[in-house]
Amino acid sequence: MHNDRIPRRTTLAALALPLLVTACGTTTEPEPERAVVEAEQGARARVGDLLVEDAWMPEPANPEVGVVYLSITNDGEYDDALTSVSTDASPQARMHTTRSTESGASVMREVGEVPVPAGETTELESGGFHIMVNDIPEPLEVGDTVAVTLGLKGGAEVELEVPVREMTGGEDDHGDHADHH
Ligand SMILES: [Cu+2]
Repeated sequence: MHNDRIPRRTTLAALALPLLVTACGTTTEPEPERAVVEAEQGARARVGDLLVEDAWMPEPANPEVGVVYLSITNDGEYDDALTSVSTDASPQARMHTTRSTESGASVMREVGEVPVPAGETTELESGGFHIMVNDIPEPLEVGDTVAVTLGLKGGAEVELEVPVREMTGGEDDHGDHADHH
């Protein structure tokens, strides 16, 4: 699904205007709605009933392995789900979930979708769902941005310019992530 995208720069340029369109559509829209918003606090975008906020990537401790966190609020009447992720930072982007084993270890597993139930906010955060970016060819630094595209089951497509920021909040539970691959 990720190999036939039009070039990123073209996509972003073409998306400047649709931002102004009032989002009053429903999940039955035949064409994916798109939006791009940059914000200091992390990328934010509204597409239809979906609001994506606080999208950011901690500066990778292991330069080849990054993770993207964000939240998705579904203000609509219908359940939705995040079903695809891609980024210009690497061809290897996946959705992961994190589980703690009885011995206290964190184990990650790829998932096919992340539920975004109607009326709720789904957090992709440390210790839970997250977007895993492996095999990053060019090291990323604080101040960089990476383009991230989210595909939703309901047809929405959300493009974000995600800032790379300093790791915060203590332990990085992805420090040993490369071991899983
Ligand atoms: Cu992971």
